Amino acid sequence: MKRVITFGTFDVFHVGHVNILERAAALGDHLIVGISSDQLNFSKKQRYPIYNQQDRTKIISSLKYVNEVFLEESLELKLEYIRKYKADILVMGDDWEGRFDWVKSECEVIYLPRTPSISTTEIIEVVKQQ
Ligand code: C2G
Repeated sequence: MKRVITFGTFDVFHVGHVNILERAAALGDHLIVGISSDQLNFSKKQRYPIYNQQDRTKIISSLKYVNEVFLEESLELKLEYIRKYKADILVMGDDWEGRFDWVKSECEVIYLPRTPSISTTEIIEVVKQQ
């Protein structure tokens, strides 16, 4: 029984998000998703997500690949979350390549290729230009 954990904001949910969750789920038997809080996003990107954390949590919880969700309050708490949720594998998109190698003492770390040509930022830009 392998437990997989992944993290993300998943704002303006799109197929790139589905693809990474589908592939993360396929690496184990139980997928846990840490959803970046609104406050964490503000501190990283100086803006709040379009969808608030309650709505993002509801969307991710409803997916068939996802078994468990929680709010990620800080990037530095990765190790604590991995321990708390007893994760065997951490999965992240390769935009985070190398960034979480420091948890390798606790679990396996796998970076998966991002889905090309789609991102929340691009969607926001396209909508703005309409
Ligand atoms: N993703 C992807 N392909 C895309 C867009 C996103 O595979 N075209 C992946 C990202 O690599 C990430 C996940 O989807 O693994 C969620 O992406 P974001 O919502 O952009 O997450 P981010 O704001 O980077 O938060 O602790 C880490 C952070 O919480 C990650």
